[in-house]
Amino acid sequence: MTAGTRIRSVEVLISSPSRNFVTLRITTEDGVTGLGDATLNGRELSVASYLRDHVAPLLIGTDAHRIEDTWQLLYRGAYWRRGPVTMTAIAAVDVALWDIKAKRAGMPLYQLLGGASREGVLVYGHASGRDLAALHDSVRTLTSAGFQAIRIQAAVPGITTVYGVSKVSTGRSSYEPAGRGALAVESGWDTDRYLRFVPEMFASVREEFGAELPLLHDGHHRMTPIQAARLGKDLEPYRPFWLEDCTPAENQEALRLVRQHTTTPLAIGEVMNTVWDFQTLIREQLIDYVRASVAHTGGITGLRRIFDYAALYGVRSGSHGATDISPVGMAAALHLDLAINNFGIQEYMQHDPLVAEVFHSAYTFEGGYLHPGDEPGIGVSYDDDAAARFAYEPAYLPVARRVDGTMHDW
Ligand code: CS2
Ligand code: MG
Repeated sequence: MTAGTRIRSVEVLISSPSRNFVTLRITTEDGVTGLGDATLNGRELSVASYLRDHVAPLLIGTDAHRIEDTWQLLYRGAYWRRGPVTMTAIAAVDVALWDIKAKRAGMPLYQLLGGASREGVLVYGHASGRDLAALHDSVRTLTSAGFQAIRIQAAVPGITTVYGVSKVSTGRSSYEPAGRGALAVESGWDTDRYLRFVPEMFASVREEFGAELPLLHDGHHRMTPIQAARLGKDLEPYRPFWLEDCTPAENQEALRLVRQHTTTPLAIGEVMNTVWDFQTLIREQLIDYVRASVAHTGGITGLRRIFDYAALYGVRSGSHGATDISPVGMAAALHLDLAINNFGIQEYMQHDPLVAEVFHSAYTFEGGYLHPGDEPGIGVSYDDDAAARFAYEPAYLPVARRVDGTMHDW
């Protein structure tokens, strides 16, 4: 073992600058630190306990250089496999160890992953509006800020609260789905109204902004396969960049039906955790983009395995980058995005400015592209003093009920 690379401490840090984040900090005997994102929206404390109570004791004294072996120890060694809590905990350890390794090498992480395959990482921003005029304003704000690809979501007439729609349209993505409080907020849902409205929304944005602007849309797991097939077909004239999470995709075979009916590109995966969750989707080429995040799929090691498998089938990356991915998770994703060949696009939902008080990150945005920066490691540091000002508060994602009260997928 290289002198000084034994793990001396493993700390679980919880802070809530505008929203909750769980961060893992690993320090070696010679004082090199690495950070990993362990945030699982609405279930934060279960990952914190998993790490603190069950993982940290296993890591103390082991060699921080042995990333693959540590990953296998945590995956195989738990006996209980997969699932978001386990894979988020493994991700946090994995990213922290990659951060340490890259710092010791004196290189930004992407250099250790094979070096840059492109100059920057194309991102998409979030536009939304209470009505179509407000949506257009939101798109305009993002294009003037330099965004070159935009996700569009708007309130559906007749439904009170809709996924992805900010109460105010600010351009900076102010939509934060997790609501503080001990109880999840309930929202209403009506798929028929939604299916009628979304093509109108695309038509109006295409009419206003032309044919070229890449437009994305998130269905947030709310459709049945035949409904998703219908929507995919209806959107074809507007050439969406992708339709995201059209069905709850833990039933991977369901995507066969959607695929048979539409050429609208499909993106899936933010709630998935391992390559096994994508096996049928990728092997049968039922999707075009893998939407997983570094933070929920076992880190750089786990997500790279998924992306490499996807590359064999012409499926590209489209990493999740919502506000519940901390700057640590975001930075890790950017290093991977820059390095892999089958990169597609990266979500960039900008954090509240308070987040930058706790996480100091080296990544930069210019002309629609993010770059992870060239600091050794992943390029993020954690400010303990600032973090102490923002105590954890329980916060939950909303739940959705149909008009007759039936629980629906949110
Ligand atoms: C979303 C997220 O960004 C997205 O595509 O689907 O906003 C998602 O709802 C949250 O990350 C859940 O934690
Ligand atoms: Mg989504």
